Amino acid sequence: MSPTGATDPRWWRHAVIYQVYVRSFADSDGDGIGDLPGIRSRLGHLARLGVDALWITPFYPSPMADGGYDVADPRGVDPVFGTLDDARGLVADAHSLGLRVIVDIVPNHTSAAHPWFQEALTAAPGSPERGRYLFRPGRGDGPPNDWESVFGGPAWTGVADGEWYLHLFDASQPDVDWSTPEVRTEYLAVLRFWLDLGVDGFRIDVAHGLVKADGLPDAGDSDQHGVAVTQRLPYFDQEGVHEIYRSWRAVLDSYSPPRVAVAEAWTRDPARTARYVRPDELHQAFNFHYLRADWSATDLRAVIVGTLAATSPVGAPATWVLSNHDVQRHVTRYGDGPLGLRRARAALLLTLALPGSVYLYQGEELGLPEVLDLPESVLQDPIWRRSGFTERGRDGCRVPIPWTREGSALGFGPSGSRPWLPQPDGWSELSVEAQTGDPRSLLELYRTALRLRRDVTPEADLEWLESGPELLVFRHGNLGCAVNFGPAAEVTVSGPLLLTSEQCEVDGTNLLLPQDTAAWWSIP
Ligand code: TEU
Repeated sequence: MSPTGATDPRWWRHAVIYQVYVRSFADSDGDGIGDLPGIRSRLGHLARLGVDALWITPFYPSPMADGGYDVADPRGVDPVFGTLDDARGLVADAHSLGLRVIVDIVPNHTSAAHPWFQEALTAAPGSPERGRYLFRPGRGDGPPNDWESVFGGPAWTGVADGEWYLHLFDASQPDVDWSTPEVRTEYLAVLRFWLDLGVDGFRIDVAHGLVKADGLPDAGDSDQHGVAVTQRLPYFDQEGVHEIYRSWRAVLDSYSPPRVAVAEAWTRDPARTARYVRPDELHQAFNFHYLRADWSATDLRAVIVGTLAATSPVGAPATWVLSNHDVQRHVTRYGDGPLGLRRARAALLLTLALPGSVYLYQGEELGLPEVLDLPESVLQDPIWRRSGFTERGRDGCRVPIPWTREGSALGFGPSGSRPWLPQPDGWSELSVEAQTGDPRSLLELYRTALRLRRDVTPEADLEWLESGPELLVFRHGNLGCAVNFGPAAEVTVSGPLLLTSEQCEVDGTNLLLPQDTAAWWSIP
């Protein structure tokens, strides 16, 4: 059950939400690819872990050019993942365990295999069929402007009659034109389709991308994605997106209990992100500023302060995230090996102590590292091909989960099956089975911390108690938290110690906190 009970309409304000990357979570039929029945079979893990909800990445019919983020039919289930009945059964099973279900919606683009795009390809320039996408005449022999694809190369591809179409991602993911009324109506209907099926909310893919600047002006930079998070680009974070989310909010609010949405919006600072969660817009936005911060007390403190300052005036809860299916896993970002793991343990206690809502990415509870040495022959991320085979892309954080010590797929799939990406040697000791019951394991730390977090006063403000260049000490309601980034330091704890990420010495109210260690205590 959620910390405040399954009927609390404000559950999302302090929920812990677990991201399931469907292809890599659990494979029920042995084809090497995770699926919806696989997720159903492993819901017990999520209930035992103690999360409130799961967000499932796209499982819709798709040619899988971008792992399902190329949607050919937003109202169906790809046969590789199961059926609509499996989706209904999954929602029902999750609900019976007290878990809510959030699904992905991909409104910035469709797959090239979507019937709309197929119609557009054979239709004439200027036709209504072309008007659902961004087709334009070229400039000279080249594309209409200088925009670059996030995955590398130009954001435009030419078609036989000389027009070009925009795709901010892969050429098989044409961008939809949100100034066309039919597009707006269609996506509102897609929202209703899944809400009527019983989902509790949506994660909105590329929420900052839907509206492009009038006239599609040049970006004027030749490394647009090196600068995308610091500078405004004419295709990201445009004012017009907010009106779309106001109309979506009205639909979400029309359900009882109201449903929720979280924006995947990459913006240049927390204040820009906060604009997506104004009272009549979305409920949450991922805090990528937190994810991007280095393992440093000053950097993390600055992001925490900046996030809370930006979200509280709009009345939205902050969110905190360390990993997802697009970024290098944080054990590896924080130094890899034993150092990365030690920091990930401390980072967990820091993250779960902050006010607001937390997103976890499958496998982080096992301490999975990024797999940096996948053979080139297995790489599937379109970034690999579009970068001219210079950037390996995101497959290293998408390697299937090890559930058991034994078996050809370590329990990810049935015995004898081979996962779509190979699991490295040594992952059997990271499996759920191997870590369960071991009090020193990261998995047990997650379980304990998530259980203790249920007793933390929700909606309390964060109050800094001590801080230094290498130390964060704060109070959140009845929880005290200290994280030490530097050499062993003494911290005063004003109540009984609840949990530490490593063994610590305590003498009365004096806690000696080693480097890269975090502690929780309860404040009466
Ligand atoms: O990602 C949007 C996005 O811009 C980045 O996360 C991007 O994928 C990354 O920086 C590339 O290095 C979303 C999805 O999360 C991602 O998996 C999809 O590939 C992308 O949209 C297109 O749908």
